[in-house]
Amino acid sequence: MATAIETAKIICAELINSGVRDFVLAPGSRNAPFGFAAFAAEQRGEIRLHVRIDERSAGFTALGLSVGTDSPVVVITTSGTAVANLHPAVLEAAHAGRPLIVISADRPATLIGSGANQTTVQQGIFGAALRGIWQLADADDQPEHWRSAVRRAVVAATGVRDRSPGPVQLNVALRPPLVPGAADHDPVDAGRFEGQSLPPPVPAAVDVAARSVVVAGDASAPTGRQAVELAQATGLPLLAEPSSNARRGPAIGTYRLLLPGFAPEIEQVICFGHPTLSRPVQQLLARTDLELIMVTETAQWIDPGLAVDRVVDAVQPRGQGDPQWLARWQGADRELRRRITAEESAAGTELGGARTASIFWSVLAGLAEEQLVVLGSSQLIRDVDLAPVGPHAPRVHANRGLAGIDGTVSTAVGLALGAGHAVHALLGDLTFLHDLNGLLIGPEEPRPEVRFVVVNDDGGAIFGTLEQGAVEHADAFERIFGAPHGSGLAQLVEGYRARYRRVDTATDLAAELRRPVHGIEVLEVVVDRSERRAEQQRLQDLGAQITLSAN
Ligand SMILES: Cc1ncc(C[n+]2csc(CCOP(=O)(O)OP(=O)(O)O)c2C)c(N)n1
Repeated sequence: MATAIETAKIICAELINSGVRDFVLAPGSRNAPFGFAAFAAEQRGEIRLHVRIDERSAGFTALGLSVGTDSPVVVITTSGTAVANLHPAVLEAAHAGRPLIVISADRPATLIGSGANQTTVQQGIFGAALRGIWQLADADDQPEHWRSAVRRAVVAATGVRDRSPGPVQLNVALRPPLVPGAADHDPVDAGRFEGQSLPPPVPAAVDVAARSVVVAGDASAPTGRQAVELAQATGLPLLAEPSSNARRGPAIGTYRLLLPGFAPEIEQVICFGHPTLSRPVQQLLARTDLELIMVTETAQWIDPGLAVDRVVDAVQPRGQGDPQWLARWQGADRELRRRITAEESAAGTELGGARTASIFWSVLAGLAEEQLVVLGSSQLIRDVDLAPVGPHAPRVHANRGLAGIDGTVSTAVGLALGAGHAVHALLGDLTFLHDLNGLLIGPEEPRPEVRFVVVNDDGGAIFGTLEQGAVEHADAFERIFGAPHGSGLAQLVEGYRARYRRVDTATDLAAELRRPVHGIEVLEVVVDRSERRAEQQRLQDLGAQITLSAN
């Protein structure tokens, strides 16, 4: 009968055979056989092993690694609550289509429900989020079964045969002994397996309407490039969110403020990626009086307004947009930008949240080498959504699958480790504090280069801009939405052995961003959020005024 150690070795060997190169492990006893197998594989130079104490952080680190390497990544936990701590990352992976492979060590099936220590029902723990689950047990003594399950799991996670990538779970019941011993044998090499991919996507002919727009929501760099190329080829206005990887070149930087004014004239929307950031775009995607075309290579498509008319893999455009239409957007954008820049200049070197976001984006976009950026959820990504557009942009990742404020620090760390490049992350104080354990990285672990720019307004700025920020809710606002915490970031960050610096002026921030990143750095920018609602209203009014005169 196979031992737990042999079982784990076979499963790990097959994962490596299937091309998995990064393993994230959270220590435990039941998953010890996987720890030994991964450690040995790392010693042989076959994989990179990343050990994390906090499973929630381990899950998001794995997610970031999979984005950075564009490959499936394994995360291994022990049994019990450890597994449940992966749920946020599993959900994000499910909604963003990331190949996350969970190995959850389990007790033998006969012990489920017996009250045995650290034993619960792990099958089904992630509900509908998984692309597949395989229940394995060393007691089955079927190496072919385990190998076949791993192959299927990798194919399901990567979506190569159904264009539906996402998380999978191998729940593996193991019996003691859980440490290597004389009875263990090395697994026999099983040879290679290939789950042949589907053919590449085929572009569909699309007749371009005169007053059409290209919308780009959260998307990969190749998808972002397609959106930019389509806008360039057709002369259409490009409305691109920061994590679309299309917010550059022809993109209309202030589109969000101009859209309400121009929207009634729009006849067609060609949409890439997953737009989530603004209400004007959400309203556009819910209109039934225009043609709404979704472009996606994946099996699922985005249709939050339940109004999509056509889903295509890629676009072969026929015809051009009306040059006057584009010129009006561009003229309004120039005018609005001029007004915003004038307001910023009047503020001197003083930093607010929106200004920090704008400098962050512009400086990183302007550096000679393409920069890697993570944007946290909440207000700052929306501020970047108004930042100036230049010929180049950073490559951006944001966890927009479910737009959680959890796991952002770990995702940035994973992305930097995966890409082998420095990452700059822009995030709010609550988002940063929520995942401080992303900084909990032992001295023997591969260490990334990440610079976190934390905009600390002592609470959540975004709520001030939403309905709950209205004056009639003012008495409850700070307590139940703003949620100030008064934490000292310097002490917290230094406690995790990361480098801390406070930045107070626009000039200082720009200078810091231009310096090469060394290890893990945190730049804290302390700002006030009390004027956020008024600022937003002023910008919306400006946008409305300008589009009115452009009509
Ligand atoms: C896991 C999770 N919990 C709660 C929320 C709801 N939420 C959205 S934004 C936000 C506040 C974020 O504050 P901060 O990170 O400081 O950013 P700011 O709004 O100040 O820019 C919260 C709690 C969420 N998106 N995800």
